[in-house]
Amino acid sequence: MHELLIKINDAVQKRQQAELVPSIEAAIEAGLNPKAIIDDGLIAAMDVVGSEFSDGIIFVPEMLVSAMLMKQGLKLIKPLIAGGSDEKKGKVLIGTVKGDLHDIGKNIVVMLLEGAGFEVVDLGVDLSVDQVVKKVAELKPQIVGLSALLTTTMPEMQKTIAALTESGFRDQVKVMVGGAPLNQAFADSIGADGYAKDAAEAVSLARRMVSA
Ligand code: B1M
Repeated sequence: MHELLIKINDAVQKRQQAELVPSIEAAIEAGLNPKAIIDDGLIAAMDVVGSEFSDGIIFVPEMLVSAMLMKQGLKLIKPLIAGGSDEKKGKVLIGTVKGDLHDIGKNIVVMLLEGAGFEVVDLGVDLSVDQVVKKVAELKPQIVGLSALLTTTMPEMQKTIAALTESGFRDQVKVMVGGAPLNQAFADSIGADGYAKDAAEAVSLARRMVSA
């Protein structure tokens, strides 16, 4: 792996803000692929942070600092990805489900979708079923994207799909789900239209959904 990616990864893992920003700036300056900076630098570091949390080596405050650094890093990379074409490919309503505050992965999905030319309305985190239905009625998106990082909040996705059905909107939108604890079988079992394992797959899936 490129030396700068190792530095970025280390800075997130070890929570060294003073190292992170210059390393990302240097990586951008050196022309490294933004996707590699995100995947190998930032996301890979968060995986280690997650394992250290599971193993009781670090606790929530440390996890939070790493997350804040990751967000800071993503802000620097965003201008390289965002933009997209003037002609919008479709409207995506996206958010993290009720009870869940994890938004880093969802934010990366937003960044790549916008970069691919989708109009994205980000409803944030801790999103209630009623909020989703209200916003679908108001904004008429082609796609509703739901993210969950906790096994305990995954059932909210099924509740949201049920609410869309009850309110009569289900056949007007495609529902895309994602997040680390999910898989295709879960998505199928709750009646979602698609599952994406990462942000790049979310873009391909969204393209297929609007052209279907
Ligand atoms: Co939390 N947390 N956390 N956490 N956290 C996990 C998820 C956990 C696996 C850690 C662990 O135990 N190893 C664990 C969940 C266990 C479980 O459910 N079985 C956990 C826990 C337990 C908790 C708390 C309960 C801890 C506590 O308070 N005791 C608490 C819950 C708070 C709440 O939500 N109500 C909590 C809190 C936090 C922080 C606030 C400290 C922070 C979040 C900060 C933030 O997001 N603003 C945090 C973090 C950072 C993590 C880990 C370390 C990293 C998550 C992350 O950002 N990954 C995480 C461990 C891990 O995942 N390795 C962990 C990087 C991100 C880019 O990946 O989100 O998977 P990910 O997104 C990917 C794909 O999944 C996909 O694309 C993304 C980009 O490729 N994707 C989609 C995501 N959403 C998508 C939507 C799509 C399509 C694709 O379509 C719509």
